[in-house]
Amino acid sequence: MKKLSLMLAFVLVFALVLVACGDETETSSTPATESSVAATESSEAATEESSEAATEESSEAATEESSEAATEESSEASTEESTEPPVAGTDNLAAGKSYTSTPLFRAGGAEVGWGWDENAPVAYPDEEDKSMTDGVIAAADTVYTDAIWAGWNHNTPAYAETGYSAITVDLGEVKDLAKAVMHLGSSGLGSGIGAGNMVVEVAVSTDGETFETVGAVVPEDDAASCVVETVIEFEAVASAQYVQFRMIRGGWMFVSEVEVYGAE
Ligand SMILES: [Ca+2]
Repeated sequence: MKKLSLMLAFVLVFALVLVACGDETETSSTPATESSVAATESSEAATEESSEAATEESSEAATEESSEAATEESSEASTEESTEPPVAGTDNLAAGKSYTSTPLFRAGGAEVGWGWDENAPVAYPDEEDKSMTDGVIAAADTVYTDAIWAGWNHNTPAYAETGYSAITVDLGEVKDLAKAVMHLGSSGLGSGIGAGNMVVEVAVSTDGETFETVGAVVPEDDAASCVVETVIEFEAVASAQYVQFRMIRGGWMFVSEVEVYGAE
């Protein structure tokens, strides 16, 4: 009996030890898992942090780069702004070149009030459609009925559509350009002709379709003369094949020649 009691006691103690060991395993395994999760979390956090830091750094770097680029650009822009207009050569690149223009004024004549009439003859025609680049320039004592002039007027459907009359010269190939010149009739011609209240704009194009304005001037009309030479210096060298002279004025605009000069 005493032996049995001892055996039972031994079995009980052994069972208690087993339970205790099981608890210990559980309790020791839980923190290990937790610490593993924590380690994973801290690893994730570290990754996130370093990723954020990297993003911030790269973002800062990008900001710095774009800031530097912007500074360079504005520096270049201010350099350009302070630069004098490009120096023009002396050869007239438009000489003898072909050109197109918006319609010359067609008027019904005095009997119908000189209003636009698309079926009427051209009032002041462009002889053979080549007098704008033939090298013949009107003199100061010319008269408006001289064939040397071609006459445009704002009172046409084309002008109403675009806000200007235009002569577009085709130079035949793309060239670096610096300056354009327009020989206009001034108010000395009489009959409302002149360069007063006028703006001449020059736009250029490489394809004849898309034009960019490169210069504009207000001509100095001279009532004591019949002509005014209007020089349009480009703000920067313009690479183009087509040069368009836009005439903006309410009334008659007489022209005897247009010229284009390359950049030296
Ligand atoms: Ca001419």
